[in-house]
Amino acid sequence: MNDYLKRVYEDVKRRDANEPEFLQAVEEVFESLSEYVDKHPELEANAIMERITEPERSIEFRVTWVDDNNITHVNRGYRIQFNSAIGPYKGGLRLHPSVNKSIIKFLGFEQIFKNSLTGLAMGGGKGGSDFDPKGKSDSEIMRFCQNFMLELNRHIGENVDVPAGDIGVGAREIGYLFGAYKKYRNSYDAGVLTGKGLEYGGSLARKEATGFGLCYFVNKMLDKMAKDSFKDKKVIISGSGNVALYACKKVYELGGTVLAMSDSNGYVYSSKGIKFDLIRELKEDKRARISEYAKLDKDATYFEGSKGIWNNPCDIALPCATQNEIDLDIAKTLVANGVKAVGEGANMPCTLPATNFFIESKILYAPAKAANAGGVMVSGLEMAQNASRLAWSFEEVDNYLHKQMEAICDKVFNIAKDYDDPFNSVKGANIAGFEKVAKAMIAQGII
Ligand code: NDP
Ligand code: 2IT
Repeated sequence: MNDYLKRVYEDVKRRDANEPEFLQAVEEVFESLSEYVDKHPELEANAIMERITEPERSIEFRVTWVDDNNITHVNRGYRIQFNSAIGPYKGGLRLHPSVNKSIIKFLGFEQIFKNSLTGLAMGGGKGGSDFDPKGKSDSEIMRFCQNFMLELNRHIGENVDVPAGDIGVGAREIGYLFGAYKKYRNSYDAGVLTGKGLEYGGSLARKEATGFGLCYFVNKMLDKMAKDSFKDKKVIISGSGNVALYACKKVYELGGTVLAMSDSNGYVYSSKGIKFDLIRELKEDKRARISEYAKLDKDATYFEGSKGIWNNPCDIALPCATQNEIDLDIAKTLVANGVKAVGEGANMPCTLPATNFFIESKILYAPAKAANAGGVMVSGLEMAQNASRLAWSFEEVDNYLHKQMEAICDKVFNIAKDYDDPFNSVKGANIAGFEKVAKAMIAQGII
């Protein structure tokens, strides 16, 4: 890090000392911007690094809801509106007991650069709550979402801030949130949320977009850097939620085999390959635990504990569950076992030492803010469809996604090459994402 970046980073560290995930995300971005910042003195003159690490607005609120037994519960809600230089705040909502301000801030910070990489006009934001959706009835989920939106509705809008899904938030939750927003505001603002159902303004291929986009990126990376592809590759995917499931589907379409998938309790392994239709039905329709899969597929075995999944050799690793699931030890195991490529479907699934180890080992590495940008990219297309009151076909959306994910991959690795660091996709992604936002901030003045 150069002196300016170091000074700002020390300041952020002092001010946000109790936000380890946020600091981790900032450190990664700052480390890769050093040479770029050296060449651009206007960044320091405009205090860009100081400004980009401080959210424009940070909202914390009480969410009160009543469970099916008439017991009242209190959760904490968040919406961090991080940066609006290139468009309205945009980013998902996460419902998970681990949610705190540090996690929402790291996600919001990453979202600034990811959204910039999509090429669409979206700023960065993120929100959520420490509410635990596991084991809750439909009506409990609905009442929570309504009470969450009771506060959130006054802070969002089609041209202000557009939330979507993330961990624990899928089409069901977006439906309840949209219904509540409409009621409170008495306005059908279709584009105020994305990931909606197809009957009321959702986009075809949004559900598939993050997982499909991840595979389009990784396939392009394999082709560009190693004249290779998913064909005949053994793939391991962590998680079995929205991102993991549709990554699994696309891996098969591209000729690979998915050997293992997980949830937070454990993982299933089958040398014949995890069956997509079976696992999709189990996880998406039945909301069952992954252990149930082994009861339905005689070739599969269930193992308790989710981290063990990475001890199994594979050609391609796609972490699609949560942050910091791959540490340096796991990274070393993966490399020792011959992994060729790592593609991040989850946000920040690798710790910084793990990331650096992959890059130093010349493993093809697809960093989250580029590789999982397909979800928010199609959210941007959903907003465009809502604004024009039109609905595009699955093929139109999927073709756009495919082409643009490949374009992002090209951009990221071309920049890495320009900086004489051809495997450093983290540098490529951070510089590419940052440049546009910084220029927009400078153009709009000190504000
Ligand atoms: P889902 O809620 O659909 O699925 C999450 C999956 O990850 C589940 O299998 C869950 O297991 C597992 N998981 C969650 N938290 C943990 C944890 N603390 N430890 C171990 N496993 C965990 O979420 P998504 O698929 O939407 O999101 C997955 C990742 O992808 C997240 O990092 C998210 O930020 C990122 N992402 C999502 C996008 C989207 O469009 N949805 C876009 C870009 C990134 P269990 O059921 O046991 O909790
Ligand atoms: O991390 C992410 O990019 C998401 N959860 C999707 C955000 C969005 O607005 O579609």
